[in-house]
This record gives sequence, structure tokens and C-alpha cells, in this order.
Amino acid sequence: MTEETGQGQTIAAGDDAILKETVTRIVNTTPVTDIHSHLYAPVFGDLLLWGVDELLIYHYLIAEALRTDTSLPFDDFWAMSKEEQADFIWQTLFLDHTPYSESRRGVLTSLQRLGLDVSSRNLTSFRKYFNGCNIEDHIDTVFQTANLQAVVMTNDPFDDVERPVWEAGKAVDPRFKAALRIDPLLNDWPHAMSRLKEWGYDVGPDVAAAGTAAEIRRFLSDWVKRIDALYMAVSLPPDFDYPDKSDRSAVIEHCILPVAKEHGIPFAMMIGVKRGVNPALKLAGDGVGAASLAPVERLCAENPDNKFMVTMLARENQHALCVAARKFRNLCLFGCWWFLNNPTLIEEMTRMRFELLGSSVIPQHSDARVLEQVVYKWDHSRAIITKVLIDKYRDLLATGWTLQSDEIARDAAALLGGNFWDFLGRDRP
Ligand code: RAT
Ligand code: ZN
Repeated sequence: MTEETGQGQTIAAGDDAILKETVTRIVNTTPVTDIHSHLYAPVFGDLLLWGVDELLIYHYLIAEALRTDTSLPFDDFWAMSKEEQADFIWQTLFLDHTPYSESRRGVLTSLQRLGLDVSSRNLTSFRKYFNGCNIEDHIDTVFQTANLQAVVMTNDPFDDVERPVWEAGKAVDPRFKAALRIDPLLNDWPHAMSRLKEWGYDVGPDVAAAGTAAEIRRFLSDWVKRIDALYMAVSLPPDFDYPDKSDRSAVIEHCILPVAKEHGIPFAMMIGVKRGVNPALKLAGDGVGAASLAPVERLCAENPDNKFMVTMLARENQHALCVAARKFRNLCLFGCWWFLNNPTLIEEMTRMRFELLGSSVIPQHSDARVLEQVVYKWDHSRAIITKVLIDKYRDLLATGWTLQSDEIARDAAALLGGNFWDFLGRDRP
């Protein structure tokens, strides 16, 4: 039986059609905060990738194309212009073979939702559409189509194109939020050291030396403030350990943890990437490996006043990560990262997370590198989150419990962004 109350509609066991309709409508109409992407606000110029050629040369698709057409030497592919690469990928992955892989389907979902007729298979007409777009208007269209409220960028002070934009203090479209990405600092200290010296920080080879650690902290604080970083982030290999005798552990202990605590921001660890498994594939050449949860557990246990966000790349790590999240309330688990961002794995992970953690999880982020990708990434993930929620609610109703539609809206708002803002201790937008 359903009835209208002050909290919206009451849904009870047996109201299956109403349950499905309500959850689908609510999840689709709840705006998302996309907590990790590689998108840039327009002020960053060419760093903001958009349009059909960029969609086609996404590194997920490059890897697929170069294993599908094995006659093309890697170097010949890299020597092509962007448009030639896109032509090659369109021909190979969409025309010569059926495009049902997730990354290929994604291109088609995005084009379709932007109003293009993908059945035409006419790349020239798709290009024409994007050539006619004004980027500012197009961003509005994409945000509306994806029902996106805000997107967190990946901001790298070591990037020579990006850094000057921040240093110039230019205004950034407020829908694009910043995250301070510090891979070189943790994964290649000798390189980071020479850059920091160049920028006027008095650092030496020994990270643990008091003067050097203080200067690294000054560098981090300067950047956290400059970009108003919502969190600091790093990607880490499967053999990541903490504590150990590495420069990385010293940077974490003496620099990142104190700065993160001082500014009240989380330290986000993305664990399990093997960089350059096939270097010939460049950005598309990274792999995956299972990692240990022990360093995450130690960090959370030893630093209860620090906040940690964690995502892991290996499917094998997902269950232990859920268990760790049950133990530590300073641990926020997020997203189905990269090779996990496929319907089968998203569904499996989302079910497991809802069963182990209820609604206290951030089920997804887009990792979009090209603007229009947010449309497909969120469309596809919303559909799965909806499906899993319906199943979980149905099981709940079978106990005799009833649900208010407002409670479903509360859950969706938490899952699609609210949990992130709450974890940061910031107001929800
Ligand atoms: O998902 C990706 O596009 C990867 O290339 C990586 O950027 C990864 O997400 C990362 O943030 O390191
Ligand atoms: Zn990423």
C-alpha cells in the first residue's frame, strides 16, 4: 500500500512498480558531485579536453584499438595527428568491430545523449556538431545532460602548463573544484626535490631532515591554499607500504599528514596502479596489481585526526577495503576506479558496499578526461546504482519495513555527493 505523508510517499512490500519508478526518478534527478576527474575549467585553455576526437583518442580506447588492429606499429600510431588517430580508432573499434566494450559504448551514449544520431555512423557530422559548439555553452549543456553539480579536477603543481594558470590567480569556474595531486612528491622524490628547489623551497635529499620536511610542508600548504584544495591525492603502486624506509613514507609522515590535519582536508590514496607495464602504449600502458590493506589500516589507526579517502584498482582488494572502512570512520571509500569502471564490476562492488556499509560510501567518480565522458560515466553508473538500490530496498520492504520517498531522496543525495561534502566538513552545494 502506498500513501502520501509529510515525508512524501510511503512505499511498502508489494509496491514494486512504484518502488522502481520512485528510485529511478530520484537517482536520475539527484545532481552529482563528481569527486575525481581529469577535467579542467575553461580558464586552463587546452587542458580542458572535449569533442569527438578527444572522446575517440581516450587512452582506454587506444589500448583497445592497438590490440584489435595488430598490424599498426605503436610508433606509427603516436606519429599520427589527433584527427588521424581518431579516424583510425573509429574505423577499427566502431566500424570494423562491434563497439560493445564499455569505453566504446560510452562514446555512443555521450553522443546520443547530446542529441546526435549515432546510427548515421557519420564521424564527419559528429565533428561538425562539436566544431559548432561554444565551449562555455557546451559546458552548461554537458553539466545539464549529466545532471552534474560540481566536478573535482586533478590539479598538478608539477605540470608546467597548469602551474602558471594558478600562479596568475585567474578566476576558476566555481563548478570545477580543485584537488592537489602530488604523485612526484611521493613516487619520485629526487625529481620533486629539484623542482621544489627551482621554486624557492630550500629542500635536500633527506626528506626526514627537519629543514627539508618543513619546506615540503610549506610547499604543500602554499598549494592547498592557492587552489583551495578539497583534498590531497596520490596514485600508488601495488607494493605500497607504510611505514617503511622509503622517501615516500617520510613524506607522508612528516609532510602530508601534518598539512592535511592542519587544513582539515583528507589525504586520498588511489592504490594498485602499475605504471608503464607496456611503455610503448604511453598513457594507455598502465596495469593493475593487488595491494595490501595493512598500510591503509595503519594510517587510519595511527592518525585518527587525519581523514583518508581510498580507492583501489584491483578487484581482489574490494572486499578487504570494505571491511577496513567498517573499522575506521576516518576512512572514506570511493569510486570504481579505471579498470573497475565496467558494469559487471560496478554492480558487484556497489552491491557489496551497500551490504557492508549501507549508504556510508561514495559509490562512484567519473575519472573523466574528456568533458562529454561525464555524460556516459554517470548515465551508466546511475543505472547500476538504481538497480542495486531497488534490490536492497525490496529486500528491506520484505521484512515489513516501509520506506518514505523522502528517505530514498536522502539516500541518493548522500551517495551522489552529500557523503563527500559531509566527510570534508563542508556545506553541501
Ligand atoms: O583513469 C584514468 O584515466 C587513469 O589514467 C588515471 O588517470 C588514474 O585515474 C589516476 O588518477 O591516476
Ligand atoms: Zn584519475
